[in-house]
Amino acid sequence: MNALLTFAIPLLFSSLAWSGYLEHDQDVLIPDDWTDAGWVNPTEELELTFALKQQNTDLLEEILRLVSDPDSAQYGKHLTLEEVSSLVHPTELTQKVVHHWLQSHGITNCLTVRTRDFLQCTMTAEVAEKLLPGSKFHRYIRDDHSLVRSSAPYSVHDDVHQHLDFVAGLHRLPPKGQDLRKASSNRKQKRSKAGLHLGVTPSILRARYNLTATDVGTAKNNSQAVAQFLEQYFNPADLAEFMGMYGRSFKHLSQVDRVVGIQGAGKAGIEASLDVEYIMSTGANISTWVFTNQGRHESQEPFLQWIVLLSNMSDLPWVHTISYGDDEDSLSTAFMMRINTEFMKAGVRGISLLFASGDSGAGCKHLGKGQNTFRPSFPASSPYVTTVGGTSFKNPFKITYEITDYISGGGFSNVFKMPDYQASAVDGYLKTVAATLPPPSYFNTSGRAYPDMAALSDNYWVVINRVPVPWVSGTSASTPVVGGMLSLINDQRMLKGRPALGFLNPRLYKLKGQALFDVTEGCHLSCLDEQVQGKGFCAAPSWDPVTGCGTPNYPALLAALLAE
Ligand SMILES: *[C@@H]1O[C@H](CO)[C@@H](O)[C@H](O)[C@H]1NC(C)=O
Ligand SMILES: *[C@@H]1O[C@H](CO)[C@@H](O)[C@H](O)[C@H]1NC(C)=O
Ligand SMILES: *[C@@H]1O[C@H](CO)[C@@H](O)[C@H](O)[C@H]1NC(C)=O
Ligand SMILES: *[C@@H]1O[C@H](CO)[C@@H](O)[C@H](O)[C@H]1NC(C)=O
Ligand SMILES: CC(=O)N[C@H]1CO[C@H](CO)[C@@H](O)[C@@H]1O
Repeated sequence: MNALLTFAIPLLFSSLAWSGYLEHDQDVLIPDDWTDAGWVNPTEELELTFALKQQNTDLLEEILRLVSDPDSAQYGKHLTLEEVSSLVHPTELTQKVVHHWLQSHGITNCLTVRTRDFLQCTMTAEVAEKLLPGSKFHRYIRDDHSLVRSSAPYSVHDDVHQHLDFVAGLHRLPPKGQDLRKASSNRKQKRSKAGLHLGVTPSILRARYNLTATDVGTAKNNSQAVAQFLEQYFNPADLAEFMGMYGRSFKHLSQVDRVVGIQGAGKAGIEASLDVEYIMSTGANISTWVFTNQGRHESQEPFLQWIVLLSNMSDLPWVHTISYGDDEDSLSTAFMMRINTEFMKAGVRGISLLFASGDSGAGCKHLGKGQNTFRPSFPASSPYVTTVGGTSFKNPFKITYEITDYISGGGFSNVFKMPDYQASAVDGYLKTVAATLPPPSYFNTSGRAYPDMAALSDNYWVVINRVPVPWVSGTSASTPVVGGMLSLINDQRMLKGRPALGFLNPRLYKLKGQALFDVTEGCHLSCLDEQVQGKGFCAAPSWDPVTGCGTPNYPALLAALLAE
């Protein structure tokens, strides 16, 4: 036995061994809007991220279930980052094998995280191509944005295969940001009459969701964050001007407390301004952080950079809102599964992650001649985040009840199975609307269904580059609006010495729609084909895959979520 062990190490990386793909179902095609500028210089420096296999992920899932279920004795007993680390960190063997593999290629320049399950290493393109057989690093250009990715799938040595979930920095390009203004320009209507408002502003939102002037944050160590990854920057002067114009009726902050990442010097982006301006309008007077495009290397995946950072910071805001998503079918299952575990790691720490449900309704994937199916998006489809859809006012210029915003993303995952917490709500929907559902070949009723909640997503005012801009729309507006309200609820919980809400869904679905405004009108968009004719799912009484459980009635939601 001993003799075998002594031989094991020298044999490990012999060039005769096979290598295999970690992400065999990853889409490696580069979208047409990126121009291939050719092979990068072999000496070009890349930074790749290695996701090491973790331990005890089943136990992690069980702990998350217990600390998030208000009926469990463990409710709210969140873990520290150190405790998460002791639970999930890779085995000594995994760490050794991966380090040895990297070292045998001369890669010694790696950073790790507190949970030891990610390594970020710099190396030249030449070394990376040897390390990861099959990879070919090219430079790609879109507008004034340049990045480095592999034009072909990568493999890893057989001996490390079982110790890694994926390697990042080779595929996955940033999805194109939605044009948040074009979405609404076709619904402009005559406006400006007495008694009518001219679009959504903080005071309109606060009136609709029943926030009074005293519903602002007061707890000392409460905080909230927005994370954005599309080469977008917010401008502090825009935020200050926005608050000066629209924040007169409630106590608020006009500055972000911390920017994590690199704030570009370029022009502000609508997306970035929108997120910050609105989380600070509902989550008023609460310390706000911005996570922005981290990393200097063109091989980095900005969304993943944020994920890695969560495992390296022990002190994080309690609520994060993220307007990022990609088609499930463009990502490898291994990647999505691992990111899902990362969401669990955040959830057990008491951190609430809110993702926008997307702006393409049910989405559409063409399978071939007139054959289509809906197209779920990730992370919206993760069972371990709270996904936020969008609504409009019934009368666009009055504070009336809400109806579906036709862009609101929603549907059923093809990757994640339906979590228990939502099974009865979704079952109720499928039964109620059985006669009018889209054809069964378009969606997968055994999958995680989303969104979980919604809020107004149409016709917002945003200040960008010092100018107030109307007609901004999208679920990237509704998500920070809900996030700010959850922060206010956390604030009240903290004042009573209670733990943060953490992963909300198990508790949210137990409310059975109580404390939420039910949205029952309207359908969202989908495939423009003969079978469905552009229509996806429709709102219905109680939960539906367009607006989730409904939109928040703040005082009622606070009352329902304050106990325990
Ligand atoms: C994680 O934080 C430590 C310091 O706390 C730092 O040394 C390390 O480089 C960080 N890791 C990454 C991946 O940035
Ligand atoms: C909240 O708003 C709704 C609709 O605008 C209203 O009917 C209700 O009375 C308000 N107050 C509370 C405490 O729910
Ligand atoms: C704003 O928050 C701070 C704590 O961060 C608190 O001391 C102050 O009282 C709050 N302002 C109002 C009007 O509640
Ligand atoms: C439907 O979803 C389940 C998981 O929820 C998955 O196992 C199955 O492969 C999916 N079916 C299709 C056709 O994608
Ligand atoms: C997340 C957050 O805002 N944490 C803060 C809590 O308070 C300590 C001490 O004042 C700060 O250092 C943290 O940043």
